[in-house]
Amino acid sequence: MDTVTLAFAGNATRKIGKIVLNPAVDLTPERWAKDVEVQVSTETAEGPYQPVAQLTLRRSPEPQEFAILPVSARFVRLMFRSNWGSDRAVGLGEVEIYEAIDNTDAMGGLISRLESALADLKRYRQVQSDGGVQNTAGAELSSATLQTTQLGGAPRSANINVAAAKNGGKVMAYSSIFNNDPEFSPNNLIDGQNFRPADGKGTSGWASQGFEPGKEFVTLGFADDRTRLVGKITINPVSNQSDLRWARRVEVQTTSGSFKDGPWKPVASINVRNEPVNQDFTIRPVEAKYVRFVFQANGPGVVLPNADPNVNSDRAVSLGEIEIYEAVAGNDQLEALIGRFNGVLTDLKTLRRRQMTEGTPVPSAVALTTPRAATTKAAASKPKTTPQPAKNVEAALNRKTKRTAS
Ligand SMILES: [Ca+2]
Repeated sequence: MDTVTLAFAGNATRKIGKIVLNPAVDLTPERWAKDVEVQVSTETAEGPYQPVAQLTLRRSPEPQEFAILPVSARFVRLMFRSNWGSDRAVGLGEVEIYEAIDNTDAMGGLISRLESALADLKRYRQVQSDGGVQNTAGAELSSATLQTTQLGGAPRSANINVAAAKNGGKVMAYSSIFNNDPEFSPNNLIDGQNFRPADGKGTSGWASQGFEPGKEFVTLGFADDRTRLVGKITINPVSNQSDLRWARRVEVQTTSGSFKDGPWKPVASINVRNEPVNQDFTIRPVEAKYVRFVFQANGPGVVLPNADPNVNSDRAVSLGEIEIYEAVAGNDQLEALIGRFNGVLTDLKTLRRRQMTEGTPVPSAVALTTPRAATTKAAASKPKTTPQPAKNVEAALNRKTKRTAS
């Protein structure tokens, strides 16, 4: 496995807290480093080494920042575990290593907590902009998925039913209506009511005129024809029709184009139980301007000789309600981040109060950014008049490259 070993000026031991890697190198991106293990040794360049972080780089030509738990290091060895698919080489553009901010003083501790919370917020934003992740166990983890996992949650859905008529949802198109009877209008699919067989109350649901798999459909849209990130669909098959006609298998398709012509992209095939209850289906989050439901089977799945097993009734396919929810990253993740920022804020106020009573200067909000500036190369090279909380110890000196057999 390929490695690179770095050391600092005078072979000094430093407490390191942040590593910035830029994978961009003048090779095809397949050769750019992806998974990198960071190891440290406080003894010799030959080790012994102790792994301190496993970093996964994005395939993106920019500096990528990784806060690590502060650790003492005389030598830092990067072990390149994978690239983006080439067996020819692994490449890396730039390495920066920064000292850990001294956590022993109160302000330094707060700064490091803020930095860590901000790093999580950035990962959160990355997950959002990557367009969501799959909730399937055993699926290969993309780096975005990994980041979500690290933030402690699977994809969630928002709690507003964006298909509901009361929220601006609308029926854009449908294949047919049973006997052309308004009692079975597709608008009943988004009216927030279901037929109650016990007392005959509630609306009757939608029913088609005849049923042949793949022919009957309903297309829904959202308020102002907005595009939504669909993450969950809820279906209740109950209707004022024989349960032989209730929808059993539904293909969900989406488009960002036209509700008439698509193009349609299949996103899920949903199997609905023949029970008059709401049934939730979490899907891989997908952008959709319109969602088309194409009905592929009805009834409870009665198998009749010489009959299409998907068709328990050829008179109609029917159902009571369709709900659509947007995917969002877990609210608890946001809550946790808000909690951390609140914690830092409380401590900042305490610190300020204490400093006011002690008569020392009150740090302004701007002061928080000063140590950050000090982490730039320019600041680090200035003569030190005051102790610098952090400085670049990028291995400009004593850089050593080493290749070991893989
Ligand atoms: Ca309904």
